[in-house]
Amino acid sequence: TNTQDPCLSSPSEPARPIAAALEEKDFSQSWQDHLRYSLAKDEFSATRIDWYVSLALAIRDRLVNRWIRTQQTYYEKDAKRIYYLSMEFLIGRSLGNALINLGLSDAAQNAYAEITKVLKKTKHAKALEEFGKALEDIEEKEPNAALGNGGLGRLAACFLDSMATLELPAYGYGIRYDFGIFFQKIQGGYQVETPDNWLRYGNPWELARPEGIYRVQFYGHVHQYHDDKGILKTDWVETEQVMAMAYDTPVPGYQNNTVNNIRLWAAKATREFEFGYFNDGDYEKAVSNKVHTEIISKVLYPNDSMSQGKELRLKQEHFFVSASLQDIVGRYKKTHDINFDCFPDKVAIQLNDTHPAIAVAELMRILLDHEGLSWDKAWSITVNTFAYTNHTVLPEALEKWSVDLMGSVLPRHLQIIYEINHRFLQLIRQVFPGDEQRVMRMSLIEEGSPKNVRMAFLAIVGSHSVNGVSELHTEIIKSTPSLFKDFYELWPEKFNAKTNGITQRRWLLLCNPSLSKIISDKIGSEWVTDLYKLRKLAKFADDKDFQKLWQKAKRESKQRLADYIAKNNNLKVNVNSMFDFQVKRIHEYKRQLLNVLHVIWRYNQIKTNPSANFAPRTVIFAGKAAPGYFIAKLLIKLINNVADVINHDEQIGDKLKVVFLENYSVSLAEIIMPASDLSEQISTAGTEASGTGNMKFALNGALTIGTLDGANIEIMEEVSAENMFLFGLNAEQVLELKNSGYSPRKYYEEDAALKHVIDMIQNGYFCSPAEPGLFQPIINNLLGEDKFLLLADFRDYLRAQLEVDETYKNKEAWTKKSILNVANMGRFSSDRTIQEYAEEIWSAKPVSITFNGRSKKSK
Ligand code: GPQ
Repeated sequence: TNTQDPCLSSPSEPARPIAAALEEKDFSQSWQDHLRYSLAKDEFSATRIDWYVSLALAIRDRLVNRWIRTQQTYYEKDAKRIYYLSMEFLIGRSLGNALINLGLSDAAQNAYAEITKVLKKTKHAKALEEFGKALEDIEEKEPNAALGNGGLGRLAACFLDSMATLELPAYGYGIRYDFGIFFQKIQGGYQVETPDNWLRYGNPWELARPEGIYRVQFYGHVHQYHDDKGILKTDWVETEQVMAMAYDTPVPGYQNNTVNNIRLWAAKATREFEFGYFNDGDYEKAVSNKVHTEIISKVLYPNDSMSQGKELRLKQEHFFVSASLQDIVGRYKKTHDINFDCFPDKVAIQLNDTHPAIAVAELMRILLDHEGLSWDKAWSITVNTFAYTNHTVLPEALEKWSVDLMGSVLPRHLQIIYEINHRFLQLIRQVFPGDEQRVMRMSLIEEGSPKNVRMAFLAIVGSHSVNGVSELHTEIIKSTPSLFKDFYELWPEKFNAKTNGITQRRWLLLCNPSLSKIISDKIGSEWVTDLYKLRKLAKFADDKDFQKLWQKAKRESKQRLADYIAKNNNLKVNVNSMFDFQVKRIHEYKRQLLNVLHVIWRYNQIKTNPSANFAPRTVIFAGKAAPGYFIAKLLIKLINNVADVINHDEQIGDKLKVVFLENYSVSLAEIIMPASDLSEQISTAGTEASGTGNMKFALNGALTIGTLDGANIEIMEEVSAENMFLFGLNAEQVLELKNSGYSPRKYYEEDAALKHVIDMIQNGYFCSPAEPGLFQPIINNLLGEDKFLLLADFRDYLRAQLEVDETYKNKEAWTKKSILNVANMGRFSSDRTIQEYAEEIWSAKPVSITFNGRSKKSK
């Protein structure tokens, strides 16, 4: 029998020579050389940004040979590649992460000390000042790569880290936005958005690939004809064209020689277009056309979990999908030429939500119109290649494009979608004869005016796997009629749960060095690549000496944040108070307002009973609201006004402080997580698909107050309910209450303390006299529909908050729970998540990279 894998091609060329490693060699010299030769600066004219850029370039040099070697190896081994298609990558800073992964942290510290010495000798005060007092001063000059809104984008970044660390042949594909998520300022209590010009000083991590350029088409029309052999041909003609230019950024694995690639596309005008107008002598039109086309990659849409249906957004989606698929197909053909039989054995494409779902139609178009495959063959390749992740149950997030818009922007794709739908509905009629209601419900085309293309349905039909991001979320999408129940009944085997995770390299090792150190001193450092190893901490949960060290580490981090708050909010907070955080996008379903109601209640309690034995608290909020999300922005104003009243009330003192930290970002999260005592995860049960901030907090020793929602449930399974503060209705009870007719007024009228809190907001207690009715829209929501059941959960939330106080007052009990939380966080490493994707969805295997004769860095 022939056991040979027909898809295993032998290398067409001999293995390529490997360059020598630079690693620690001459690190300090290399840094100084880059300052001089890459930036043309001497130490007297160098700004701190110059020192940052030159340091980044020195580090990048040390990634380059591994990066090249990694790509060579994947090619030589003809490895199955994983492609993660995402509109968002919320990477944050790269420098510290690269140092850790390369094992160069000490080398960088030494170089910093050495250069400080050199500068001191010059006796040039300005030069010394620009260099700063510590390496961190330079690291802080790195702008955040903030090409994402929140959880979905950050998940993509954690996944890239885990894929590289697990030695998987993976690529991230996305858009190189000129402007990432807006910068949030708080002015007069209001959110004000300013542009995030993150590329202003250049980006030392990326490499432009002007040769890696593809043509992407829009508009035009479809021309079908029979060629001389009588074969039906389809051309998409008279299109507008935009070039996609590649920018590559290295993604290093943790001390393992793997350096994967993230490829982001920038829009460039085609030369033909410009020449065309130039030839007509219309110089102005040539220039304005260039501006017009390059707008596609200009800015990230700042809506989280909300589709606006804008034409430019559809163009962004198609733009990066088309360029990525051309690149992917081209890479496949380098090894397999025009034989596409092995495509799904060599290519796995994960769709990060429906934002790249047009890829289903685009791959079909390439296989049919360019590669000449039959429909059936093209379709089987497509379905076996794609997998789709759903990230929300919110109806407003489910993308729909009007048939008119899609027919105009992507006429050939609309045609293909109609054909997919035609064949799909035939299948439905076969499996469920006579059930025309079902046919209507499941159609990729929603009837109505306007008619819409349902992108989630396209993604499901075009994929072999559909996954939710936690156990609960997956159950909900499978069982909810307005979501994917019908599809689950048709294809139960397609559906699977992949609970989210976070990378412990960034969210513990890098951001919390003091806690990392006491953990590694106690149980060794294997947890860095195997988070389950943290279990070994459990037996020290009661150990008094260990508890002391644990408390000390927490205190240091809280002091750091207190300094940050003093500087940025001009407010002194007590580091002995409990630091209570709710940091995430501002969204009604996440219920920051419930938190505010509790804060006002607590304020009232302290006022009426100053000797009440509450544990002192600092309640901290951070997060951005979408610029067009009126109620979310008003909520930010309410938080700031409440903070203003409470923080200036002398009767309150240290017992309660409220802080809104502006411009929540990855780098701010890296300061927040280590400083946390309490983590607020209080969404209405059944609305938060997973959450990942919940994991970051618990991994840094915070205790969670939360609902039975998303991954909170799985955190509870691991750390056990007694080490958390759970409250509120569960998802089932939420459904029941809604179905039985929910009346928020009843709670308001029957609960005097709640009524008082709401009345204070309504009566202008937190407003300037000039605008007493400012928060009326919030009150109207609460007493009207209260869609997210804040009032139903209020009392139980207070009950849980009082338990928090009682526990916090017992330092040993609190610290024990904190240690046990960390000890049981193993499941929430994105390494575990990615392992599951690799085995159960992608069938992808790790490929070790040999570099300098070693396959893993020996320490
Ligand atoms: N999520 Cl659909 C986003 O951050 N943005 C989005 O547009 C959508 C989902 C989040 C979701 O709300 C969280 O519960 C998840 O933990 C996160 O995606 C990652 O799956």
